[in-house]
Amino acid sequence: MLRKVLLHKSGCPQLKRCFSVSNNLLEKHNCKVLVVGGGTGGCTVAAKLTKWMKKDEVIVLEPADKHYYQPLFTLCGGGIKTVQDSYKSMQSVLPPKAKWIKKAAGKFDPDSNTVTTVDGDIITYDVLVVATGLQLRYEKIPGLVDALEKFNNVGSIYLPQYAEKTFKVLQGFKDGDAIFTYPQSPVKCPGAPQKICYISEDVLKSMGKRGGAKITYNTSLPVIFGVKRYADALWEVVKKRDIKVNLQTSLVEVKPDKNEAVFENLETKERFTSGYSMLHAVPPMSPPDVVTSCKQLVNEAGFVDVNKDNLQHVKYPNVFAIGDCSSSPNSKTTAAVAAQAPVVHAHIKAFLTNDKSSLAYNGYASCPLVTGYRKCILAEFDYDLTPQETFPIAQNRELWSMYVMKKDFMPVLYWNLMLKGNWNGPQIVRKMLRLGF
Ligand code: UQ1
Repeated sequence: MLRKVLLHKSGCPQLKRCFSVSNNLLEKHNCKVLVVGGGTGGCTVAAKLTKWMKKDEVIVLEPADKHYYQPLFTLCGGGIKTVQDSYKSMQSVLPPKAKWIKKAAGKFDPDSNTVTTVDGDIITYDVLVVATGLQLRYEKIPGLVDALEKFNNVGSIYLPQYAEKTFKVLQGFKDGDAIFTYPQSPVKCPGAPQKICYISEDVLKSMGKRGGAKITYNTSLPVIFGVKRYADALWEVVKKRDIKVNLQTSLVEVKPDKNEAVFENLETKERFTSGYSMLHAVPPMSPPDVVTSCKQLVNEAGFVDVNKDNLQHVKYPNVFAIGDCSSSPNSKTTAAVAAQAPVVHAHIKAFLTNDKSSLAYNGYASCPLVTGYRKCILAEFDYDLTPQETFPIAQNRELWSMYVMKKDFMPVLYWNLMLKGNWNGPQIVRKMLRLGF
C-alpha cells in the first residue's frame, strides 16, 4: 500500500505505466451504483439496473472467476449433476453494461460513501448494494478442515470440491453409521443439509448398501423444518426411510483419525461422541468479515441491517442489501433473491430519481426439498411461515414433477432469465394459473 502511494506520487510516467500493467497502482473509481458481490443477488440486481442506466454507471466488485449456481451442489453430492454443470465464467454472467472490478472488498465506509478494495483502490458511490453472501466457517469446527482435506469418508455439499467428494464418499461407503449435520448458525438453503441425507439414503439403497447403514440426521434446530405443513411431511419421510433425527444436536468437533464426531445436546449442554463410517458436515456460516467488521452497517448478528419490507438500510438510505447477507428474516434461498431483486431495484431507482416506490418484499422463499432420486417436496412460504404455493396441487407431497423442475427447469430459468434480470419469482406463474392459462 505504502509502495503504491509512493509510486503514485513519484510522477514518473514510465514507472507508473510499468506498475499499472502489474495492476499495482492505487486507483479511484466513481459510480452511481456499486454492487459488492457478483453472486446471485449482485448479478441479478446489476442486470436490472443496467437495463436503464448508462454503461459503467454500475460497478460490480467481485474477485471470483466463476459464478456458481449453488442449488445444484446438493445434486452434485448425490451424483445427479456434476460440478461442471453448476458454473459459468463470471465474465459471461455479469451484465455487459456494468463495469467489473475483479477485486475483493477490503473496507466499507458508508459515512463517506466509499468502499476500499483489499489492495487499496477506492470506489465512491451514490448507492451501495451489499450482496456478499455468507462465508463458510469450516474452521470453527475443530478437526473438520483436516477431515475434509485428508480423509475419504467426510463430505460437505457447500463447496463444489467437497460436493464432488461427497459422492465419492458415498460410493466408498461399506457399512456402519452415516451421520449428517446441521450447524448452530444461520444457513443458506436450510433444506440442503437434510436433502443430501435423503439423496444419500437413495444412493446407498441403489448400491445395495442400505441394509448395513444406520443413517442419522443431527440438527441444531428444534424442528425438522420451520413451516409445519412441510415439517409434518418430512417427519413422514424420515419415518418411512428409517432415518434417525436428533433435534438440538450440534456438531462441535471432528476427530477424523478415529472416525469420531463430537456433538453437543443444546438443551442439556451435554456432549457425546459418535463413531461414523461417513460424515456429511455443514459448516457454521456468517456474513464475511469485511461486512461484520463495519459496525455501522450490521446488526448484532453481523447481517446488513435493513428494513425487511424494502431491503433499504435502517440508517443509510443509499445502502441496500440483497440475498444471504441481509438481516431480513427470510429463508436464505435463490428463490428468495428472485423475489427480493425487483423490490431492491425499484427502491434504488426511486432513490436515484427522487421518486417513491411502494413495492414490498413479503419474505417469499422456496425450498425444493429433494427427498431422493426422482422425488421432491416444493416448500414455498413467506415471512410468517405461511405456505405460498404456486401450483394448484398439494405441494407437501413427494412429487416427480417438482424434482424435474428442480433438476432440469430451474437451472435453465436461472441462467437465461434470472441472471438477466427477467425473473421476479413465481408470482407471475401463480397469477397465470389462477386466470386459467
Ligand atoms: C425460484 O424462483 C427459484 O429461483 C430461480 C429457485 O431457485 C433455484 C427455485 O428453486 C424455485 C422453486 C423458484 C420458484 C419457482 C417456481 C416456478 C415455483
